[in-house]
Amino acid sequence: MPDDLKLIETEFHQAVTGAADPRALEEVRVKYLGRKGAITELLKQIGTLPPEERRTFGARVNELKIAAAEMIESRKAALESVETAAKMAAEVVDVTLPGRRPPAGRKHIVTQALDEIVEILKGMGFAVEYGPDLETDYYNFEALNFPPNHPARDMQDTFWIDDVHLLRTHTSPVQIHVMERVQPPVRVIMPGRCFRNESVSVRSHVMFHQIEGLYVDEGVTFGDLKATLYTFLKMWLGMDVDLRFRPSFFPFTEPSAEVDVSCMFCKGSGCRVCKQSGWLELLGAGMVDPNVFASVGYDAEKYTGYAWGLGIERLTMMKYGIEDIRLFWQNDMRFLEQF
Ligand code: FA5
Repeated sequence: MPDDLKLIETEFHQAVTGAADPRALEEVRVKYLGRKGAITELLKQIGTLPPEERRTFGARVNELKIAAAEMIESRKAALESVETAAKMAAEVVDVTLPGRRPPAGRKHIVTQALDEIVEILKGMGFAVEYGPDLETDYYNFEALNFPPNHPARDMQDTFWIDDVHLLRTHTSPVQIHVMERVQPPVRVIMPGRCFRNESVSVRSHVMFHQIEGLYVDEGVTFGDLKATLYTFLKMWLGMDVDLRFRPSFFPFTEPSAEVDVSCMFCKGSGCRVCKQSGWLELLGAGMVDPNVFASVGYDAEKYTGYAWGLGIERLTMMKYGIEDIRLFWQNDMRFLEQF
């Protein structure tokens, strides 16, 4: 029995000094001092020994038990202080490090483009007006000289809310809101969102932005329209940009034109963005139709006016060489962070 005791004592010492962390130490404690631990078993044997051995053996086992418990406690304290020191070392604050800048939001590229274009046009004497995204048939179509059931309504596939309300397909209805309120001369731009129920492609989306322009006064000509468009597009896109006016049709302008910009992406040689044509359709424009003046009570004998509606995404694609309009609304940070 004393040999057992010696052996257990030696093993216990090795186990305690070998325990590398508080968990391993706890395992050692259970192994020797737990309910079925080796030292506990020795204690249980005391009662089974003959009386002459019981006293000395009992005393030695008790000493071992007390010493073992003390050893465990002091080893535990040592291990914990090492752990705390390691934790503290890991948590050291280096006050000389530069501060970490929290990620800052920024304006979406379309908002940036709109802001810049609005600033240029304001500098050219235009005031800014806004209209609602949710429109009525009257403002989006009828007052703009689209007669009911006229095939021209099919030019713009519409998201109808009910028989009367719709998501505006263009910013032209804001022209009507403004002209109902203000007498000529009127020189306004009207930026905003537009919605069309058409298939999404490289160049077209169901939601996009336009900036509408309207200038009504005595003696306004198509030449004024051209000069204004050339001036502001060259200011925003760069001097080497070329514009192409093609005769077109809009119910609310006569004559009407569609205006293309030379493709800055392929320099006119043809690519995916410009459908291999070297040109990208940017805007519709024309001289305000007398029927529109009639619907807002302007004197068509006295006043003439021009109007345009320009696609902001298309214009931005040209400026930055963005190949696909869908990129604007996919919320991919790798794209958005470039601007
Ligand atoms: C119109 O929306 C007319 N309201 C423009 C206008 C205003 C004409 C004033 C005369 C006087 P259009 O449907 O062509 O016209 O659209 C004008 C521009 O909006 C297009 O040239 C294009 O740049 C942009 N656009 C039109 N549809 C989409 C679309 N689905 N996705 C992206 N851009 C579009």
